[in-house]
Amino acid sequence: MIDLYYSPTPNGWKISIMLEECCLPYKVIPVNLGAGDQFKPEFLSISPNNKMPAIVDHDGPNKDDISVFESGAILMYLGEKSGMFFSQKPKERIKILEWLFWQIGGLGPMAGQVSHFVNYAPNFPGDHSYSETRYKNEYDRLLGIMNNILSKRDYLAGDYSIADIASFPWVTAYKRYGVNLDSFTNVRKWFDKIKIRPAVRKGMDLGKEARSFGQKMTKENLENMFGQTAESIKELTEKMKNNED
Ligand SMILES: N[C@@H](CCC(=O)N[C@@H](CS)C(=O)NCC(=O)O)C(=O)O
Repeated sequence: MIDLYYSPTPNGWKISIMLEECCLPYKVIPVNLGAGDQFKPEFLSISPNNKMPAIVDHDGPNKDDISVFESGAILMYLGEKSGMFFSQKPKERIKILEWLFWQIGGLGPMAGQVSHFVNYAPNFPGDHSYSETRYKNEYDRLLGIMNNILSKRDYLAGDYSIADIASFPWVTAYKRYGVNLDSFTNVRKWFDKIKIRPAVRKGMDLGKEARSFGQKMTKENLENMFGQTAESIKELTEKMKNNED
């Protein structure tokens, strides 16, 4: 059994989709980010970067427990474990890794910043238009890159793989981010094919009642998530530790 530390966001969906695709049994452990669950000692021992998703596989190598944080590493781990969506053939594998890392280093962080400026920055005073445009342009550029590669093949690395599973969640919010997906014809085709996969629907629906898009957040929630510095996370970690004692 796999414990999935999860909150219903694009980074969380990557893993709920993958677990559903591979039919691996899992138990969800909700991580309430606004409330600061990511600073609880038990969570930090699994995910020292205070971010979800993370997993603990109680049936890991040699039947031992193993924990994994960072969505890309988790997808690789689950791909290895299941033998699915992560080819063993060196040439195919490197293509999958190229596009997986492209998502982890590019599409995810840039779309994440677009999400920040669309969903959360309006809670903070000031003019955020330069930053919002900067990240929206970069998101647009990355969708253009995807569109080019998808003119040559059906999926990012050839066959449907962990690279597509990582990227799909960050395309789903295109409307909220002001993108006309129909102007990226090949991405639109790719998106429409993936969104009807039963495992993708199940993975994306997991915990959907807890989604808030920045609404319903208190000042403390916002501070916990977006006021983080090296010093503040020390304090939050201490506070969570004391709450548990
Ligand atoms: N690079 C990480 C990013 C994960 C991430 O940004 N998670 C966010 C939610 S989408 C989070 O847990 N934020 C909590 C925090 O920053 O305190 C991954 O791919 O796993």
